[in-house]
Amino acid sequence: MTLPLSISPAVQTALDAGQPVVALESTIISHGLPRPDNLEAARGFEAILTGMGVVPATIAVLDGQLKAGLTDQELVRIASEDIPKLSVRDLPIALARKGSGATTVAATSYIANLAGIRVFATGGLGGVHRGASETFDESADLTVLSEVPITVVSAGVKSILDIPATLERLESLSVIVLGYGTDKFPSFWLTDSGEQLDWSVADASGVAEVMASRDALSQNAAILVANPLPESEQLDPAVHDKALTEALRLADEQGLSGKEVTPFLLLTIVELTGGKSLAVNLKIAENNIRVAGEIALSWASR
Ligand code: PSU
Ligand code: MN
Repeated sequence: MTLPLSISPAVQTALDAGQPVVALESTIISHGLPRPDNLEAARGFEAILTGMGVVPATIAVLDGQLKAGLTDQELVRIASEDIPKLSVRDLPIALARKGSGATTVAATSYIANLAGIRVFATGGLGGVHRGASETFDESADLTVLSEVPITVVSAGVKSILDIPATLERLESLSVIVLGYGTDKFPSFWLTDSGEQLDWSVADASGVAEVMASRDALSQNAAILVANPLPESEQLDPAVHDKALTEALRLADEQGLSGKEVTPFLLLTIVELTGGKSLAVNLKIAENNIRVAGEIALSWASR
């Protein structure tokens, strides 16, 4: 079987010419944001990149094809069809069944790398869940990033996770973590998780330099660029703490496990904050996309 990788003409042309391309994930659209805001968001994410002169490559699986770069009609499908959430281990099954699905950070990174895309923007990475020492719930995002040489821009990881444990695992897995203009790891809705980072870079060219030296060393692990929202735009910490406690309690009460946990917590927190977390969520994704765009521009100009 040949690999059913379908790269859109715009993305392929840019890659061939060494022009900047940024991959975007689809699980944030299908499972991470409520309808109908998700479609508007998906279009807005692409428009930010286009406005910067960067080609967006939203990634998904459609009818048995790995897609890098979607048409508007395909974005509509991701936003409105009830499709499964696909991590890397689900890809062979989706292809064998000629099925469709949205890709997590893990699966998006994997497909982007197959397509030759070097930079990827998401909202928040998956990680080690609270209570993981009992449940073993750790996102495959972490292990996959240890094997895929991509640069992913994320506002750290969400406070629904065990942040210190996630940072420990990133260290064990040799994933490079760079604070973007900060030496504090962000916790998605909040600017600062309180966790100290070893390394930071001031700007996009600082990231591109680390990408080049990582390549020269033939390392296979990803670079995680931790990009916080400015403090003036973060979610009110009191609102955040209250919603988080309640969402974790509800997930526990409902006995959720596996791939349902993350989407449940995200959507419950949107409800509990009366949509405040959603507005911040969108700002975070947009902020990460802009930084990824700058990194891709800097990389393409080397
Ligand atoms: N974090 C977010 N928004 C998301 C996700 C994570 O802030 O939508 C999604 C991403 O697609 C991520 C996935 O890869 O959840 C992780 O899921 P799990 O914890 O089941 O591995
Ligand atoms: Mn999980």
